[in-house]
Amino acid sequence: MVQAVAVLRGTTTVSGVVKFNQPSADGPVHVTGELSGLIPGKHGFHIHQFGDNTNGCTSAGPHFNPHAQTHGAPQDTVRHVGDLGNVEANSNGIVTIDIKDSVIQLTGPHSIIGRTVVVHADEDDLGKGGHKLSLSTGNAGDRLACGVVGIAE
Ligand SMILES: [Cu+2]
Ligand SMILES: [Zn+2]
Repeated sequence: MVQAVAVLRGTTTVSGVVKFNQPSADGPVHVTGELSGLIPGKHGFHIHQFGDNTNGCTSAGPHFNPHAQTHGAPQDTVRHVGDLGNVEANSNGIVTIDIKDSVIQLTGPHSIIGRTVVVHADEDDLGKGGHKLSLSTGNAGDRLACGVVGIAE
């Protein structure tokens, strides 16, 4: 069992904690946690390539994409490894995260340890919006908060 955690912060009021645990090697990773300070509605939620916060969330680079695929939905075969889709904030701006994903891993070549979780200002169109950014970022807009994924106790 590997467990990891990311503490998200940004330049706005958005913050939160995201936890990852993978009960069995090669099995799905369970992503849980809570974010606050968001505008109600859907927000893109991804693992970005770098664990670098030198220049805020920008330094995290593009979506974690070791297979040079195009952007997609979590359930798509063609997706970035880091594509976790959207999270949805309630009327109080709170997101409760409960995602199971079989593509991200906590060990091996798909490991997200040392990379960055980002929550965006806008909805991720899951590659289907027809915007010039749809196939790279889902046109999810600004990076509101981010945090590096580290090994947890
Ligand atoms: Cu992102
Ligand atoms: Zn992506």
